[in-house]
Amino acid sequence: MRTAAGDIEIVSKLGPDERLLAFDVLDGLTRPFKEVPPKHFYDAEGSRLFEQIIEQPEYYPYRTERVILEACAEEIVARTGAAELVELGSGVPTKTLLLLDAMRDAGTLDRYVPFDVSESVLLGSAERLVEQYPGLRVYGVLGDFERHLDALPVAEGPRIIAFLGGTIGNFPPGSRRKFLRGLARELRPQDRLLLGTDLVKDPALLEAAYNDAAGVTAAFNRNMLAVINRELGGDFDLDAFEHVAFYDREQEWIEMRLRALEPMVVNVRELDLAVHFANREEMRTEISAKFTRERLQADLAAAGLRLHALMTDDDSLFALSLSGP
Ligand code: AVJ
Repeated sequence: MRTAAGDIEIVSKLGPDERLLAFDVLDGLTRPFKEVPPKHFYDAEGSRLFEQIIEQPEYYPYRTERVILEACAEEIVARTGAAELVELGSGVPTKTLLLLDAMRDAGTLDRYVPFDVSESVLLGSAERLVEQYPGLRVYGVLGDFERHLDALPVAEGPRIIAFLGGTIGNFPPGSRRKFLRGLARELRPQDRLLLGTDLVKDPALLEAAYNDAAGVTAAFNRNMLAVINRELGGDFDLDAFEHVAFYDREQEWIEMRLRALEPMVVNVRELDLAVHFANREEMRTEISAKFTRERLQADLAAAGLRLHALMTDDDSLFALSLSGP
């Protein structure tokens, strides 16, 4: 698909019926340890709940990354001379504006390339941004950045590929390196990867961030079951599962699970599947890896990337890194 309105172009890599959720649910719920990947959290309700998570006092990553960007956007743009900003999992542009402002002020801003699975999010932000930044061209890619990096347009000026929020932490270590290698292939010598990573810290702070007192993260977690019910004809009882989030000190990641409160059989009509849960059986819904400088550098190096700058907040809660080939 291609739409053109002013300086907006959207290309789609998503087929009319991707069946990705169906595959992931069938595969994940028939494993010896049940698991559904975190990308399926984000339907309209899940995205709304995530917007609420980032406002919880315990959830420090989002606002901390913002503080770092506020302090460093100008330097990032000065170091790169970036004319293009590619943003993976762009969502509703908020932090993006800090980078676009700095590019405009430096006189280099030319093109914004948001990459997202939601067409309405892409169109909405494109329309808003071409108005807010006169002369800006927007080239949106509707797709899954794990599979569709080949849809990125050919770079024209120096480019920043931004992957913010710490979402890289959702990949297990092997897939993470594979994904970074794929990103590295998209970078020419003058291009840079701007990567947000949450840092290893006091486990109590980490666990609080994923167990907010208001219960928003718990609702976000359970919403995965509502997605399966709606999209695949499942009959999950959301109240029969409790939210579990803990820090795995060995792996240095947060793990989120849903725990069955009683033995039960759940049917998923469209998959012709009956799933048995034992009492207190858990199903994994997310890992969110936390980084040390050493781990970050090793992962980047394994992808052929060199760390150029590491920017953190005063309490070293979160890091933004700039790296290149
Ligand atoms: C959007 C993947 C960065 O891992 O902290 C927030 C998602 N999950 N609370 C994270 C999330 C539970 C978030 N990321």
